[in-house]
Amino acid sequence: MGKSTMKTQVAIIGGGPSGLLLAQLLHTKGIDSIVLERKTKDYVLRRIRAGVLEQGLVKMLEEAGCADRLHAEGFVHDGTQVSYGDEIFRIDFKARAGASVVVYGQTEVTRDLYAAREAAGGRIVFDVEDVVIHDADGTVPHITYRKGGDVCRIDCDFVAGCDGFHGVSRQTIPLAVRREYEKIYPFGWLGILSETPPVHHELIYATSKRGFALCSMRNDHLSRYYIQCSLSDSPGDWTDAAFWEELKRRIPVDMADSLVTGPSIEKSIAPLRSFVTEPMRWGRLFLCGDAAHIVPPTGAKGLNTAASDVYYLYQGLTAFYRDNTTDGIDTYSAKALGRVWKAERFSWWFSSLLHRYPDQSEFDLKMQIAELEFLRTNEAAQVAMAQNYVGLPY
Ligand code: FAS
Ligand code: PHB
Repeated sequence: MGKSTMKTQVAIIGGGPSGLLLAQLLHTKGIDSIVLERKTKDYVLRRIRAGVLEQGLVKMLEEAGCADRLHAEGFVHDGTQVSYGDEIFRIDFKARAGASVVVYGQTEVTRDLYAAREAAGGRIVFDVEDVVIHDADGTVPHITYRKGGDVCRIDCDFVAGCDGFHGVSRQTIPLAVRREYEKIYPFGWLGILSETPPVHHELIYATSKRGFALCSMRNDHLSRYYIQCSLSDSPGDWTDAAFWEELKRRIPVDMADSLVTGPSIEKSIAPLRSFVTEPMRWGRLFLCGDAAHIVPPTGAKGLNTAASDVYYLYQGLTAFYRDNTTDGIDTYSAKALGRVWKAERFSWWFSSLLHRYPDQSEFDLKMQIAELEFLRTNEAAQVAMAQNYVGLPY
């Protein structure tokens, strides 16, 4: 059994968008990092996840030097559609919030980040096992992990836990230090990808007596659709025909009539949960992204809130190495959590508005319709929704 030791300034656990974006931004400031990823690159790139980017994330990808394809292939959306039954209305992001979003899949963001790291000679170790963070609460942390038959060690100044909800980083913070907040939703999202033209050039967030549906896309000939489904469902329970039939029953009839269906090239179910762990820092360990918080995907805030975490940590670490100040890293957790909780609120509000809950009373249904009517007719309500959707300031 061999042993190897590497040294870096920032050890990053997790080669998803959080870890890769942080590594690339640190690189632009001459700060060295090593990324440890449990899976292979192909496995990471096979995940189908977020589809909507806030301007803040676009700006960071520009600063990281990997936004060219995003600007060439991404779709700028100035608004979204919201429908209930056959009623449909538009939230005008430009008019209500003076901003837009970009539709460009998380898979492509991750692909661009991998390309940028490789071009910069960034160190990424794939297929790692048994990652353990040592002495995070001291001043000289280190990481051990297994790769093949070898036990390896990384000596570092800081550890960024970007290893998602099921990672090791959050668990490294002692339970006595951690406070966790969670809400499990009594339904999931069944999502499919189909090589068909999108039913509308903007997203449609739809609700109906039968439940929620979302019509999204990746480009002009690749559509992404979701329907709310039971937690006891599995993808195999749904034929493509059954999916399309149910989706048609949840969107306005003229949209259902013009919907182009086709075979699913990906089909999966995501459970919905709201989750936050506090604090997001313990000594020299900083949590970023899904390692620290989860939102139901309704508000498209998962990836975009990981981005603001990365921004605050990048600023803090840069100030530490450039100006020898700890103010940025000392305020990281409070700053990141300030924006995290606003994203949690918006995602919870938008999910509560659009989904059918098993135990809903007639009054609850009336409240949902009244809230939708208020959103459809009230400018202030639309401003609030638009400002949250395009992304609150960092
Ligand atoms: P990620 O989970 O993306 O990346 C963490 C990485 O760490 C993974 O590659 C993992 O393999 C690795 N890792 C884990 N443990 C490790 C260990 N011990 N050692 C080394 N590496 C380890 N957000 C939206 O905005 N819209 C959506 O539609 C949407 N859909 C989603 C569907 C699913 C099924 C899931 C799980 C999430 C979805 N999200 C969505 C949220 C998602 O986009 C996340 O917010 C985003 O992936 C966060 O990125 P990371 O923080 O990098 O975490
Ligand atoms: C997607 O395109 O996958 C998508 C878009 C918006 C959401 C969730 C998912 O709110």
